[in-house]
Amino acid sequence: MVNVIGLGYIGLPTALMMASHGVEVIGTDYNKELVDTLNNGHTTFKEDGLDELFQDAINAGIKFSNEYQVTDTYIVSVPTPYDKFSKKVDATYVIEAVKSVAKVAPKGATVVVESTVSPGTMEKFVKPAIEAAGFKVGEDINLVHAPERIIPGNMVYELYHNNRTIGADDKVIGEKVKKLYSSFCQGEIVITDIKTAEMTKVVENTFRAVNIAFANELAKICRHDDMDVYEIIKICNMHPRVNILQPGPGVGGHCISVDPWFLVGDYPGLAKVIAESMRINDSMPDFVLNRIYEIMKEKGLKDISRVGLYGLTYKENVDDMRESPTLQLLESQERHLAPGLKVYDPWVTKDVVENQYHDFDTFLNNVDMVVVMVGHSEIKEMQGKLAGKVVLDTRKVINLEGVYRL
Ligand code: SAJ
Repeated sequence: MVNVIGLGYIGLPTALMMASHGVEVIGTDYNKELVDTLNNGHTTFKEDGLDELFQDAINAGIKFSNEYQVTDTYIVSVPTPYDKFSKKVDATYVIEAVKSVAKVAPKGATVVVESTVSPGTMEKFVKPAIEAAGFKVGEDINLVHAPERIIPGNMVYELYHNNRTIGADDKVIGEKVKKLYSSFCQGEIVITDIKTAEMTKVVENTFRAVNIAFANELAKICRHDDMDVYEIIKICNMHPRVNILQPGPGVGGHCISVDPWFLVGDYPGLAKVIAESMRINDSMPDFVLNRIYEIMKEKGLKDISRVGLYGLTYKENVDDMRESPTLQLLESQERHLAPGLKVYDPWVTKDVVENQYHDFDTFLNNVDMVVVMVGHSEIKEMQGKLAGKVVLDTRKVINLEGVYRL
């Protein structure tokens, strides 16, 4: 039986996937409300195909509990928050979860950590947490790091199809865990050592962060000299060996905007391109705010409270707001002592910020200028409604005459 610890964005779909493919699974989370919601037959976030997967897993007998189970395999997928100021990852949840596992785990058990951790965390923190419980790692308890790679918005598909990495210092254990993931994963599963697995995960997200930063820097250069960055990127990408990403209002999510800082924190004298890339991405919400003021001036608009931000999530068609550029922009706007921007997001039903609307038409009636921060399908389909408004489109999803861009 597999005990999945942490039933969030990664743990829940992974537990459901294994359960619906014949693995006996119990999901554990210390959040009572979350476990109750699951036990009452509801999922806890929106994601394509998740509800169907949930039903399959329930039919296959998955169970949810607040208790850690006595079993031979644990998968730890708890969050690894990071400190905004020190830029260091906080592995406390992982370590606490592992300590709780060590209290109940029998000798011979395997503990798989899926949570993203900064390279070296398994050796420096996870291993000692298990050894403090009297076990010898590699003899009594086996440690594995199997970082996930799925993308919010397409999680279920990617769980099936992505290649995976299993980091195990013992090849036999690596093969055993590979077999477990093969129950559902159709991609290639590579076995390597723990430290390499930790590093690959962070490097993958850093690759993307640096490449997004390049696109963002191009957007700034092109704005400075009135060139069309999108046209330039489109033409450059016709070169067989060039593939530039898209500029945007900033980088959010829990991965690309976070993981590269692990490398900067650990190798401050070496990770120079990475550090500068992160600063460029972090500067984009302010760049958008400046664009708003520029365009208001050009159009003779005086009242910032008649400007509306469309989109609160960190990217299109998800309900996840972690590190979202819109939230960063709102924070920055408060620092400039110019509050009042209106906000609307069809994917966010709860009240999370001031001046937030829950109805698109009411939102539109209260603004003269709309800033498209997220390219949800809704705005692509309903862009006709923006006619007559001043529009700043930071995602290049609006095709109306006179639209402003980054
Ligand atoms: N973005 C741009 N321009 C682009 C692409 C993205 O501005 O051309 C922005 C997005 O709007 C968003 C942010 O970057 O704010 C990140 O979005 P994303 O869709 O690129 O990635 P995430 O954070 O949702 O998921 C990433 C994925 N990693 C890579 O593609 C290398 C995913 O595979 C990982 O599983 C995930 O991080 C993770 O958990 O590490």
